[in-house]
Amino acid sequence: AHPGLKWFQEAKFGLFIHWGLYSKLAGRWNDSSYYGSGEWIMNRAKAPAAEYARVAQTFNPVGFDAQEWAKTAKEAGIKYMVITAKHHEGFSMFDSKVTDFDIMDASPYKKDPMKALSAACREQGIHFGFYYSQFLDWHEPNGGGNSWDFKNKEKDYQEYYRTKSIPQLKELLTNYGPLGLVWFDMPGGLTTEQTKQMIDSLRLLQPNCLFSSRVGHDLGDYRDFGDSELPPVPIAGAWESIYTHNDSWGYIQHDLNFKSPSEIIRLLSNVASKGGNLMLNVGPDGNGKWPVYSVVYLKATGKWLQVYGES
Ligand code: JFZ
Repeated sequence: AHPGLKWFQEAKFGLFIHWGLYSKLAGRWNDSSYYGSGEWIMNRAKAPAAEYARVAQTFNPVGFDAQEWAKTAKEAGIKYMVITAKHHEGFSMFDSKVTDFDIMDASPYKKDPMKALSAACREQGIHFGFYYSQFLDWHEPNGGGNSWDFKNKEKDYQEYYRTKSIPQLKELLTNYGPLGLVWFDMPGGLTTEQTKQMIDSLRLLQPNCLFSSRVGHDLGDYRDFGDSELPPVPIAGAWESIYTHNDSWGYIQHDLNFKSPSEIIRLLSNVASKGGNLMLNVGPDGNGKWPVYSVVYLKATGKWLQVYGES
């Protein structure tokens, strides 16, 4: 068995964080407003890549406090945290030498928030991991998904994996200490053999790091259920259900439909009773602050867990 599965199967409660340029857009592009999947706004608005990229110029999350995030998660009873290093929009929320479309080079922030967050989580005893969109990248001509700027039939997906995806995954597995897991998303553009090769080269860097099922071709280390999907009966083996706190993964200013502490606790108990982990998502805003409801409701969940939880 994979050495990482032990902590994972004991964890029960994880925190997913979607944070990127879309967090600053907050569900609005030009004169239109969107509800649900705020992190898909570039696609839904068919925003030209060059225009969308300019959002980075004013992305300056000075309210971000890694210690505060990790402490709030700890207080909530969270055992692992997974944050978007790069979502489909293509913007790297970490210091990457592979591209200039990253928080160090393209935004005024000039710091690597993932350095601080990985350290703060480790300090709190929280396993830390990265979400990484390995195929969809709407910023890159050869990345998957953007057909409104770049024609699909002219794309060289191999080139994209070779020059961005794989080198960035190597950066993430090299520069942030031991990772609990990498949460891949939406596979595409690779054969089984090519996926195996990619995984093998990444495993060499961190043999203890788990890879999620969406790496593709059934090569992941544990099973992920679809968004907001919960199995009706107990399931053997390592698995996770993912839910978001309101109705979107990425921050949307006009979405206040947050699950109450009792709803979160019921969900958590339901998933745990069937042998899985609940990974609940929070969407911080463009300033780096969590929605107040997320802070308050997660802390209340933690209070309940302290009294009625197992550990
Ligand atoms: C993906 C992303 O596109 C989305 O923005 C978010 O990050 C989410 C956590 O993951 O969306 C998916 C991917 C797979 C399924 C559903 C939504 N699925 O398998 O059911």
